Amino acid sequence: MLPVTGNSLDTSNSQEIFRAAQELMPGGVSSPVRAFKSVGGQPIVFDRVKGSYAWDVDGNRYIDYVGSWGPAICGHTHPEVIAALQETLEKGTSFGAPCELENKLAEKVINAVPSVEMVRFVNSGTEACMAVLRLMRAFTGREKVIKFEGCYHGHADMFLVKAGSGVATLGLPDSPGVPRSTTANTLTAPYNDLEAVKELFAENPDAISGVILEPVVGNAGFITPEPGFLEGLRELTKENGALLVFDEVMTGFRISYGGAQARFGVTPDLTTMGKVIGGGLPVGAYGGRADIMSMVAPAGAMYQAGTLSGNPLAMTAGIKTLDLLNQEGTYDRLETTTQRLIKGIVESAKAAGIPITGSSIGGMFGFYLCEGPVRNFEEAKGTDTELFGKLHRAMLEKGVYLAPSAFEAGFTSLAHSEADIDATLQAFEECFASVT
Ligand code: KE4
Repeated sequence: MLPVTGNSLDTSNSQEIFRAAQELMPGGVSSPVRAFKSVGGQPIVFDRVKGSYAWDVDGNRYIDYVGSWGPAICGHTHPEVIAALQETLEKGTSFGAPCELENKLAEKVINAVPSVEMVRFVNSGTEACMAVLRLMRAFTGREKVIKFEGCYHGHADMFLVKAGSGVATLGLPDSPGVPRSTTANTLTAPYNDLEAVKELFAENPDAISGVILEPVVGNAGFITPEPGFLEGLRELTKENGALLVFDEVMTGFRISYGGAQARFGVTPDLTTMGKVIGGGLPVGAYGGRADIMSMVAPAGAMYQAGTLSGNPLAMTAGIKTLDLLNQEGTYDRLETTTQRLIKGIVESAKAAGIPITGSSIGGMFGFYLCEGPVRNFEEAKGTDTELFGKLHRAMLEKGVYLAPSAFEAGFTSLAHSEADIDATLQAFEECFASVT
């Protein structure tokens, strides 16, 4: 059993349920980062969520900055999403056949995301990234791919090389069980390092299918692209007959309605999406240039399939969520809320004499407990993970739920009120003072 969090909160029901969970599921969780391994203490077992809040099974309420790792951008269980789901529920949960709801969500994604002329729905970001890599290889006839240290593109074998998110959180030396032959074609470079990418292309002429990256890194904490980095990758891939792929599973519809590519004005050839487009139900997607997407079966020969892909419930939640986001002022509100939050966090850490560097973009933010700047994964590792663990547990006691890892971004929503931000900043001020 993990040590009790040592906080004054009554979490006895959480502890009991998590104890039982560890007998039933590896680590007691369905996804590693939820186990609180890197922040210590015991996971909080959720009972219900609503708006910007989560309640645990002991009745404690938390202001939630994880938001199910991104999907809850309109606030948890938004009444209009729930109502739309109830209506669809009466007609069925899964058809395994074409349904008009797929057309509707596809049209919204195509109209919103600059690179996307056609789209295929799958059930997770991992599936989307797996499929997009197969498509990159099918279209170019080349096998190698460039990814960046600290970026996470789901748990498929070929991406578990210097990956971020839970792999970084748990300090795993890339995963056992991944054949060397599979990762031999995965080349890595430091984020924001165009020279390193140039060298990889020079060392592997006509062999690299493309470059895949998080256009804003949310799986190694929070790292933004330096000016010219995305534009440079766009040029380099074109010069070398390779594809540029933005993994917007996290940034899609979170930093602008058109994602990072709309925000930064750099259009990739292919894009992966997830999280927000499912509005809290399992959805992933990959899309891009029609000439490339037309290779996907049954239009073309590149095979990819899925029993629950495009199911009516997930499509419904996605459609309603994008409708709620596509309103005047949505992203200004998200930006303002998140900027106020991160500014206050940085100021209160500095007032307590704690080194910190942090920033935000749209509805996502992150900070490192080190001087900074943090431009890549190596520099991100300079963050004080032990101090972050103490901070995380102290913030839980104050009723604020942060991502249980120093290597994850935080997420706000349209439901986070001024009062929520005030209470959160008050908690940070008290906790920074107490953890030093
Ligand atoms: P999923 O297979 O977890 O739906 O998506 C994988 C994925 C792909 N690409 C990016 C940029 C992602 O952020 C993710 C998943 N993000 C993590 C959070 N950092 C999911 C949380 C978890 O693993 O439990």
